[in-house]
Amino acid sequence: MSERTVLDHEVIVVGAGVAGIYQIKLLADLGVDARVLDAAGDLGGTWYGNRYPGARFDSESYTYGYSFSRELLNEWHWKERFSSQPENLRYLNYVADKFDLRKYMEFDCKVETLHFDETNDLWRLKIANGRQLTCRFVIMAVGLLSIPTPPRFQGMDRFKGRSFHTFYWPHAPVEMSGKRVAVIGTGATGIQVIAEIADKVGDLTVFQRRPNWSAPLNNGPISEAEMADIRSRYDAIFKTCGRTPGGFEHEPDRRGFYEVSREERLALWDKLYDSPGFAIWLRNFREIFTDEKANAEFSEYVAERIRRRVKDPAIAEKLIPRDHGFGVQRVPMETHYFEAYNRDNVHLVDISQTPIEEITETGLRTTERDYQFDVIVYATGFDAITGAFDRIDIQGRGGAKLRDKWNDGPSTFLGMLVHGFPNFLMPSGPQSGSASTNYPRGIETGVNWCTNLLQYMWAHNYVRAEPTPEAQERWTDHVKQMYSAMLMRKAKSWFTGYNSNVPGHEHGKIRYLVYNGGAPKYVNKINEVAEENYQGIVFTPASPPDQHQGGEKVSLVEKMPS
Ligand code: NA7
Repeated sequence: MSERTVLDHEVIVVGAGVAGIYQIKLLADLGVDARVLDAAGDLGGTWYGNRYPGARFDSESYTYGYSFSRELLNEWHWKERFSSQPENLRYLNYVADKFDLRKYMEFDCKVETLHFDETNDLWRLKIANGRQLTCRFVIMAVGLLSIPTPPRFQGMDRFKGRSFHTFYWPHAPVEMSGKRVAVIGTGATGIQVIAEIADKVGDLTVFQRRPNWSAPLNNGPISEAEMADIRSRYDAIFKTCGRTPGGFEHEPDRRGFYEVSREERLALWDKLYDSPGFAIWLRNFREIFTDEKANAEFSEYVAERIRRRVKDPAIAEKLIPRDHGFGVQRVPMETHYFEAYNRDNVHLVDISQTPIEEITETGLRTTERDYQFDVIVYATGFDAITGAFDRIDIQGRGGAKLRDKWNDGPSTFLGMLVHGFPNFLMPSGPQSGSASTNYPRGIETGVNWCTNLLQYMWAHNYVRAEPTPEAQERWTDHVKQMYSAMLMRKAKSWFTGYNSNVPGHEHGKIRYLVYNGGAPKYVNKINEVAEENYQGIVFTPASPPDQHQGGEKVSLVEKMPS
């Protein structure tokens, strides 16, 4: 029996998070036959998972929201400058309901295989429940940090208490009062959880392998009057986000680090330490990112602030990173994190000195001693950026597997297309602008660009788009070059593809995952490609019906938007 060549849908979007929701909105507006599939039980992506206490934006809420609808901007009231997970999930649901997008979405649909059918220019999908689907275009809106990576300790399934990775924090409230709780991991997630639960649990033990540089979030409520003011300034706010490297309102200090006096530097830093959000990272001198000496001076400033906040000098020293400078890894933002260690019920264990040997029935054992716990929280991070691609059996032309191609790190064209994988679009893929930008600002850029590409193809009756190997190589070289000036290339973090819990990624061999040229440069580059009729992409026109082999080939035309 020959394989079905009927197209179930023109476009299938994988993922119903921030990117997938916006993508389906645009496709629905165009009248395209499209579907969104998500492995989770409902929409929201990152904000559907990550229900751990303390989960919230580090982006100013009003710069994180979608910018595409004036009505939406006028209706939604962000209650906090850095909004928390429940509110963020409410927002995404509100958007989906307002624009009637749920009807295009299917949940509990884990895509297991994605194979390109070269004869028919279509993708064949298999879902975990055995269902099969076909579509012309696949849009991967799979998220940057959507594959949690628990550690690989012996005995993890033996533990008789409750244990979970933060991404899988249970939906029903977890009773914490009076409980003995362990948190393993002190990245952005661990730092949020620890600060939030320190005064709510009986006893909290933090297992830290490496400390992270962290600084106050300086969150606060947004009143009706402030929200009205924000609404009146939305155009200006998004304009600023569009011209800053990170897609935030934060603009770097344009003065040269060495051109101003030490007193002036300190004055700026004192101000930034008390400013909201990533100001301390992104309003700083640009040399912080590129110059070892400048970075070391600023790192020492932050170390001093930590020493002032932690009463026990020995604990303070343990909380100060030694292996990397401030801002070369993703900076976790905190609220009373350091003060948590001043509490009698909070203990810090340095597992670089006394590593965890195994999880036991009643807790865990380090090389030093046994610990008893009721709850163990794994705040151990994600298989970042390429992880969600690696978990799907993606085969392009000639049966080539994407995960093999990307084994030593991804190679893409503009972070949105891959040679050998036609009609496979990644609005927020590796090497795109999204990962290094205020995420929704980056994804709106990527989704708009991918949608324009599709419209161009529909207008020209093209059925296949694939970047040339030369264009892809040029882009990947450009991405690599962007890393060369950055101190971050030396740090073991998810920006460089390090993850001790993922085989092959534990040695810190650099993977060029993010675009470090800044949002404006990225937007210029991708717009240039579009303006030059998508130079670097080879298009294949639909063949006339009488040239079809097998007689069953599908004409797309009736499925095109009018
Ligand atoms: P991160 O930033 O990757 O942090 C993970 C943390 O877990 C980090 O402190 C790791 O220590 C620690 N870790 C990971 N594996 C282990 C094992 N096996 N044993 C002990 N400690 C471990 O992930 P987050 O979830 O905090 O943040 C991810 C992003 O989410 C964040 O950047 C925001 O954008 C939102 P290490 O540093 O590797 O020694």
